[in-house]
Amino acid sequence: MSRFVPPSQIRAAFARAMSAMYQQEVPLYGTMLRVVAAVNQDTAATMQDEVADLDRVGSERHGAIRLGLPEEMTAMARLFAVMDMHPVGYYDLSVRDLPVHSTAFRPLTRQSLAENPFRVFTSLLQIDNPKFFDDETRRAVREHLEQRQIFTDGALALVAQHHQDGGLVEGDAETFVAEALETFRWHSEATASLAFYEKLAAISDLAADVVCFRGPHINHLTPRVLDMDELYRRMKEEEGIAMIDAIQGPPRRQAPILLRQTSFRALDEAIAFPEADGGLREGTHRARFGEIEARGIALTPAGRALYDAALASGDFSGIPDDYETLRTEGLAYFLYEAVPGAAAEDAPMEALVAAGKVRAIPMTYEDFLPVSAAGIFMSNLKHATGMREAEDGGQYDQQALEAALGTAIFDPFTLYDAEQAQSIAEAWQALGLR
Ligand code: OOG
Ligand code: NI
Repeated sequence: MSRFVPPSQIRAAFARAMSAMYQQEVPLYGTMLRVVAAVNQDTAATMQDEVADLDRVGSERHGAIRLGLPEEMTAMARLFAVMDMHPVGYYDLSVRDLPVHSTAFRPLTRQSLAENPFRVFTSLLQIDNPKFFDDETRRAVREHLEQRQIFTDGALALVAQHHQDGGLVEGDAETFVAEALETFRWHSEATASLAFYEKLAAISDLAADVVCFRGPHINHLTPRVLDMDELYRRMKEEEGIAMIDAIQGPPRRQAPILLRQTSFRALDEAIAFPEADGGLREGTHRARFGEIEARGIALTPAGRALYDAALASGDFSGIPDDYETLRTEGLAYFLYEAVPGAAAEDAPMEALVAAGKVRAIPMTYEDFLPVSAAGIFMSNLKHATGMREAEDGGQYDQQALEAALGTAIFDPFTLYDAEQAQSIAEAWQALGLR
């Protein structure tokens, strides 16, 4: 037994603390949680096992933050690593005229995800991209960001301690959660003048959101719902809450794939902006919104190619809408599980599945979708992005984000593949074969 608190346990405590904080900050989030829990109760009975794991789904959240400087990303990666959260997937949002590129910090293995699936979609401002910032603005932005420290001393010390010792003991883990949480808190006082804020907002609301505040406030915390359409109906008809934006991702299906999301706009929030004369000026800022997600099965590269083509054409009829076809055509990932007590003679896996000796359980998609994410970002911006004429967007690619992270980004397909292969090996073993 290690004397250290298991990272999944720290992650679960952190996710709970974050949820409690956000519930206080944004009352609508509390309403959403209540409706989501009711819908999930009612829906779970009608669904297939893996996709409807209520224990996991009930505590499942993803959040999102936006960072300014590469150094902030490096430190954030080290902080998330304490909770066994690692960067998975690369999302370049500048192809949709948004001045960020992103990854998602999440647990890597099925085991760790089952313990607690908390994830944070994390974006980094493309400060050096001339499509967004001229030289003067870039300098001002950089200078402004260099003056802030988004982590508490306590959090930094405990992150360092974790990486040196290999873990945190109980009291330290508790302190870590409390200290780390501070970074994600909302501040109704800006760090920049209203004039600077407005200058940045004219370029992009995202730039203003990143640069003008003390830290990367959590901008949404998304519960997972098992029936998106039913949630929609209840929020609208029973709670009287306008769900204004369309659902991002695939349409409703018999065999849900990937990720469906919907967001609804938060109100403008009052902000006090410090002025040069030492006074404060009232203004508003819109950053925080509500979002719900519904997760379906993870697609293989072949399945994903079908999805991307369907998204481009708007015609989703080419994606088979039953798990068995998705599986036999190699379009989606499954977990293979020996049926307890099944006596099997050595036969190919396919034959064992057909004979009912092995069950194939749909594997949940654990990541995000770039086009959907862009839609989520854009549904909450007040101003259009003020793009500049520039041929070249600078060196913003996965490698650049990895340099900022100080670590490689995991490829989602590789992770799903490994889980599927491992489940097959375990199924063989359980049957006493191979
Ligand atoms: C992140 C938007 C992307 C999602 O669920 O796709 C996202 C942001 O607005 O910072 O959270
Ligand atoms: Ni989100």
